[in-house]
Amino acid sequence: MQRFKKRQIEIPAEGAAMLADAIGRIAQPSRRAFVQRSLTLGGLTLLTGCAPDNQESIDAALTGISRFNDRVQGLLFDPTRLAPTYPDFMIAQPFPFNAYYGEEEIREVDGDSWRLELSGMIADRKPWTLAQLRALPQQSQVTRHICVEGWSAIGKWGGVPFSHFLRRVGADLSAKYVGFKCADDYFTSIDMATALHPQTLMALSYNDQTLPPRYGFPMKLRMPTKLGYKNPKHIQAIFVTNTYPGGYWEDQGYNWFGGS
Ligand SMILES: Nc1nc2c(c(=O)[nH]1)N[C@H]1C(S)=C(S)[C@@H](COP(=O)(O)O)O[C@H]1N2
Ligand SMILES: [Mo]
Repeated sequence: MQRFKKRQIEIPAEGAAMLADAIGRIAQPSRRAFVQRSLTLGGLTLLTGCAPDNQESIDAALTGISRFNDRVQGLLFDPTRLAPTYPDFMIAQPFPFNAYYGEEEIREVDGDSWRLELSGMIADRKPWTLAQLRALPQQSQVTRHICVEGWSAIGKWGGVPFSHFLRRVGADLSAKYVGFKCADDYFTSIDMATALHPQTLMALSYNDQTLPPRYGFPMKLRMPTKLGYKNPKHIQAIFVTNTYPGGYWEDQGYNWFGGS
């Protein structure tokens, strides 16, 4: 990874405090590691062309670095490298629930009337029923889910390899992004390379049972190569695009690539 040349700059005490605070508020571990390894106020100055001296300009500079970090992670991502898998006995009991709301607000989606909507750079945009998705080839995996809130757990998800589905509907595989809208107000988006990764699943089951509401019924995207917040539950719509779609947490400062 490229290192920024250090320039000797006197950091005013309150500037250093603001910088420390801004770095402290960065939630994503790889972003944090990246920042700690390569960021100095001098580095920020070189990147942005002026010395950031207030909270806003420090935040703007950090966002710029996060985007740069997205590109680095995208370049480093090996589409054939598999995330570790685990034996069944290591599956967490019970597997944790998490969302931007509490368990009492878990969304109850009606599987019979549910349709998966498709839009954007996809040849065949007809909606899919749950039964149609269940009729596609299925795969299962025992992998570790890592949440930036400080927990990780091993779980077993089964479903349709996303690369199979994307090819089946004639998605433009040269597009940059795949975006997801959920039955709650959640949304996120991923890079095409991760969408096509062999362990990226449209998960329809958890622990060999129909995916329960708490884990995202009727369908979630499960990616062991990405952090928890990149794994959308209760997916309602999928779109393929070259326009950066952002995400619920990403728009609040979480690193977009979110690799784990
Ligand atoms: N629709 C939706 N998907 C979501 C979230 C959410 O709030 N809504 N939270 C994300 C976060 S931060 C985590 S850690 C995982 C939690 O998944 P789990 O409940 O299966 O553990 O879901 C992710 N996907
Ligand atoms: Mo999370």
